Amino acid sequence: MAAAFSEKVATYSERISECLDRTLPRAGETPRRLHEAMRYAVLNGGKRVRPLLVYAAGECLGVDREKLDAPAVAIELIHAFSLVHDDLPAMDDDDLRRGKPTVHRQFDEATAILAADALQPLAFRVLTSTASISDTEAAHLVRLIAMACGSTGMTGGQAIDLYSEGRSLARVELEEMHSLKTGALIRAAVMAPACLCEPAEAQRAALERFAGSIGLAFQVKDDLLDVEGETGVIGKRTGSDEKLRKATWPALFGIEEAKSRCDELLAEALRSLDDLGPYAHTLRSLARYIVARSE
Ligand code: GRG
Repeated sequence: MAAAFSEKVATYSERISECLDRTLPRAGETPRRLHEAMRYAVLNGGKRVRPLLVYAAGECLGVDREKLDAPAVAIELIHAFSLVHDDLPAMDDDDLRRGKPTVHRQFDEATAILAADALQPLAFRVLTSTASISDTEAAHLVRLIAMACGSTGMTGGQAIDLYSEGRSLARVELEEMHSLKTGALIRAAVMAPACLCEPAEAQRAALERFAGSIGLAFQVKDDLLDVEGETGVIGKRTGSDEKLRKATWPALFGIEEAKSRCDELLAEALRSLDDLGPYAHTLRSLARYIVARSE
């Protein structure tokens, strides 16, 4: 990571951690076990890629950082919710996440379900109760994020993922599933700052193209790490996709094809930003990090 970029990541990561900590209910507040589980689900590490995308896309459009905190927090809360559900026995049945026991292992299944249930309304409450965001801006953000979560977004993608276990998908079907399961929330992160200003149509279109490519690249890389990564580094069990006979890029088309698709998607993402000038610098670095990461 270049020094300037890693400094920026450190600054934004610290900022989002403080905002998340402030937003979550205190651990000692009743019902204690539920609140502890919510805090554990959100504050137990994580790369914070989605909040970083919100801040970087915000830089690109010249939006004040203070206005970006609420969408960054809301999207990370929803992401944490999705991970808690994804790990449940009824879904991927994982016992390790971010190098620690998954929420249902650390607490219990009912508490994990309830903790996730409570993270979603908290996300929407943050969007609608932040002084620096107008009611109209909040309504745009709520719509953007709600669309990304629903049955034609992340939840729909997760359903297709589960129904595809043990099946062979065509490339176009696989990418459709990935663009919903993973890409939808990443798109919401990249496009959230556009709800807080009035970008030119060309800027909006460039960010949409960027989000589409980098969302897909993120999932291809995630699938590659499940095959080639190390549990101690990625913080999750490797080989779980193969065990569950998941439809993934490496499983369906091979590791080399998956790597070259990842490179192709990165090139597309970077090309999309060509006309956005120097303010897109952090977004470019973030895109490179997403495909180069080892965790
Ligand atoms: C939240 C409305 C709502 C529904 C949940 C369970 C579910 C529906 C969706 C699961 C979506 C899912 C788990 C997609 C995978 C996305 C992915 C690659 C997650 C890993 O993200 P990282 O690497 O994780 O950013 P960290 O731990 O760094 O935050």
